[in-house]
Amino acid sequence: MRPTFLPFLLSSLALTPTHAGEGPGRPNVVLVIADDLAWDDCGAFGNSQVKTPNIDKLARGGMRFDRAFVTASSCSPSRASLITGRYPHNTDAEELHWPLPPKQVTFVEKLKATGYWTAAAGKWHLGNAVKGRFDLVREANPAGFQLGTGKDDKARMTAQGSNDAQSGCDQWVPVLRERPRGRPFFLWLAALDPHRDYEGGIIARPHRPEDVVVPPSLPDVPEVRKDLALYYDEIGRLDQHVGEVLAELDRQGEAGNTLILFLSDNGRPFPRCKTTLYDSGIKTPLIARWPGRVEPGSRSGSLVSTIDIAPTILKLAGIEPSPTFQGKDLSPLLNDPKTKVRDLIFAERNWHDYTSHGRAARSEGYKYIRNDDQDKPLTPPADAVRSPTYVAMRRLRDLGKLTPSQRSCFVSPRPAEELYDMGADPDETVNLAGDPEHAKVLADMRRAMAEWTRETEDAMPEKLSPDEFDRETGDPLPNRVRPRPTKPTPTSTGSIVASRGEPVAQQALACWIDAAAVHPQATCGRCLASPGSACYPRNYIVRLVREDPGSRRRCPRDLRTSEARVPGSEFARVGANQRLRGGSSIGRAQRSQC
Ligand SMILES: [Ca+2]
Repeated sequence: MRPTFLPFLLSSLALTPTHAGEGPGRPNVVLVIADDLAWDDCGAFGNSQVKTPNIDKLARGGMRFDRAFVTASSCSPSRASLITGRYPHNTDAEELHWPLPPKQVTFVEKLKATGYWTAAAGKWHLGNAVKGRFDLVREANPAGFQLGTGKDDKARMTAQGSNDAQSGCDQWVPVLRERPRGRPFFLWLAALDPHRDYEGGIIARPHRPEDVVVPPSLPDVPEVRKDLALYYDEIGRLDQHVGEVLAELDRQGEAGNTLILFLSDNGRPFPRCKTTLYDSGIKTPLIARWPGRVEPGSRSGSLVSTIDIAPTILKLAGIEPSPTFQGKDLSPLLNDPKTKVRDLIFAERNWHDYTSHGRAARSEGYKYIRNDDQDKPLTPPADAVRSPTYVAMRRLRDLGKLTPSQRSCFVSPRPAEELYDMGADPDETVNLAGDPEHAKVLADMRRAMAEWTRETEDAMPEKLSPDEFDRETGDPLPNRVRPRPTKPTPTSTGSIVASRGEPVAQQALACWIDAAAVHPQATCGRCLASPGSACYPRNYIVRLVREDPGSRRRCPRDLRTSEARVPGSEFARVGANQRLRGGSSIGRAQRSQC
């Protein structure tokens, strides 16, 4: 076994001594968040064509994580999850632009309460309710990522101001210089790069279209190459600002006592990447540098999630994690990159410009995806729909010149389930969900997904949020209003999901019932069909919608038991070994008073 670096680390990660005069002996933490940077579009992660000397230097000086994942390939939901240490659907900000509600606990206020100076600079995108958790928030102009509402809103897509201001990074170093001395600090440095829109001439030595690496999910045509080259240029601009932060930490003599974490909020803003549950959407280029604490040039293949960042930072700062956190402490990994902290990561796909709902579980070897919106194509974000790449792909689609992977953003219906062998098929092109040889893997993943669904009380929304843009042109639809309202208050008190063929008790799920008998408004969780329709109850996910809007409270009973309340003060119970069977009655429900 490879010797670990600095064996004393584990016992000394928290409350380590630091140089004199700089606070109570806790590390500074600088979290750098790229916007829409694919995990493999920087030199440190294998793309030698993108000029990222500073990100590469950061990786050489620390640990590179080869299996790090965001919880949603979508800007604000990913950030809301990161700052709360919770899965998107547990933040009440799981859809794009839904602001983070004030009830949510963030790791930042925990740092602040114990003496850290905390500041955010650049892209914010979390709403107003949690800004006060930082001592200082210096927000970049959001015009660069908020599409307007009118049909002629394209001009508003590009951030205003100088080249540096358009990067979202121009206040990073000024904020670092303004920090009060003598206190540990935490900085949330969020770029607008390399988010769309793109324009030429933003860096001194632009990338050439002939040099870019075209992912297999995109056609190798001049329009796509030019689009990718401009995306690379924004990565290059981001890299320059990362270099300036590294230099400023050196100038201030703080580099040695500062943990720098670098990551992206989601994948590249191209079809079959951002907003998808493929690795091209959810994998992130996580780097951790902490001189003297993390072995330079080390690599970890352990699965990690960005919801693990919150508990990890607090652990390193000697602070008890919040009970609201759902992630795991990664600090042992910083000592030994082979440490295994989790068997699976989970990710979500919720509304992002278009109707969307899906979930994924990924082990080291396999990816399982459940699609709840099969009737919709996997349309990329609206700004990507407007891109030269998508326009070229529409043309090639009409000519029949796209590969199946490239066509996937146009095709519906899509499969209910997907399963990929990530070792043999890292681009996720061969769906093994129907392959008998992988039946056990599929069953294991379904079971893990059901368990996670139960533990995190995940459920289908009563109604999926509608498209706000045309799927062909990216033009706004009349129902689009800004600012986006907060998450609507549910008119029911919850919902219940169960998987076909699984013993209810084994899943420890709430009851399932003869829904048609007990509650005529029960709907299928996949297609929202009503009982008696062609769909019901053959689908493997079924949802019980409660319809007591006057009583927006939870049933006092634990939903994890075999009981759940339904309208009319009734609840139903299912026997421990009853199974949900396709095409038949769900089971005999016993009615009682709740
Ligand atoms: Ca983003």
